[in-house]
Amino acid sequence: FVGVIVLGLCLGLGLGPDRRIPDFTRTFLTRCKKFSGNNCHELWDAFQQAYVNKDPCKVPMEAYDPLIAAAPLKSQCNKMLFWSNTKDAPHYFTKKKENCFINLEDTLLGFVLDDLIWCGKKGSSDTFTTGCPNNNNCVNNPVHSFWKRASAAFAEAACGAVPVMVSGSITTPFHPASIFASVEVKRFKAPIVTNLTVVLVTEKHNVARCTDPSLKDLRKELDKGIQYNCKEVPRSEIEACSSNPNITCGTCW
Ligand code: N1C
Repeated sequence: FVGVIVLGLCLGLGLGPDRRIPDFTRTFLTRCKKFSGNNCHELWDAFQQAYVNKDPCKVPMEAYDPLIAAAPLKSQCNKMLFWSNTKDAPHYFTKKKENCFINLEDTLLGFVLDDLIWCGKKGSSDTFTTGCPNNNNCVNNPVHSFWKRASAAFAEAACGAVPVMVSGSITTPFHPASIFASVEVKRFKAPIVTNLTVVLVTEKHNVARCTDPSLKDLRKELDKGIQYNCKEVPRSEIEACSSNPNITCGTCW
């Protein structure tokens, strides 16, 4: 009981973790330093100006232009892995085969903001982490707009052969509302991007195949000159292949 009172007093007096730095800021800066160690305070300022003191339903993707400009991406031909609706399979794969492929979450901004929620409020200079709108309330929310803008930059940096992992467990593997369909595909340009390989990740209860009509739409939308192909690959095979040290990059599909 005495312990509880002492702990309560310490926290109350601010003797615990530094209470002057809000948790969200701390997470941003800690992750940023872990990744790159350089202009993190500058990035934090550029990040905040996108949404702070704004209606959280009126933050368009362009609000993050200064942030994206402050954290340029380097193009890595044949190494960038895209996905839609299958976050765990591609991330499992990129973690196991670190020198083969990168996801957006392996770049500075993707790494810093992965799984975080944030928003601002008109009349306040704070960042909030609860009560923020999601896509069901409004699409121009700070989190969704960030991923759209960062995904646009990531897709613009794509070059060479580009794989995308999509899910065979849903009826529309290439969904028009997805960031992959609405933002990324439109930014793949021939002849910089040469090939797009759809890796349709299948599971026991599979519903979609490479013949799915939505994938025909994807093929049609591709910039002329980009070669298209599609391969159905069971999730178990991707996992086994990811863990097999004898298999080198790109041969898992
Ligand atoms: O809408 P999606 O997938 O098609 O977006 C995925 C696509 C990938 O190729 C990534 O390059 O867009 C990029 N991307 C992310 O890297 C990312 N990390 C976390 C897009 N969104 C990302 N998120 C969050 O997941 C974000 O909140 C966004 O709205 C979802 C997208 O999930 P999805 O529909 O499975």
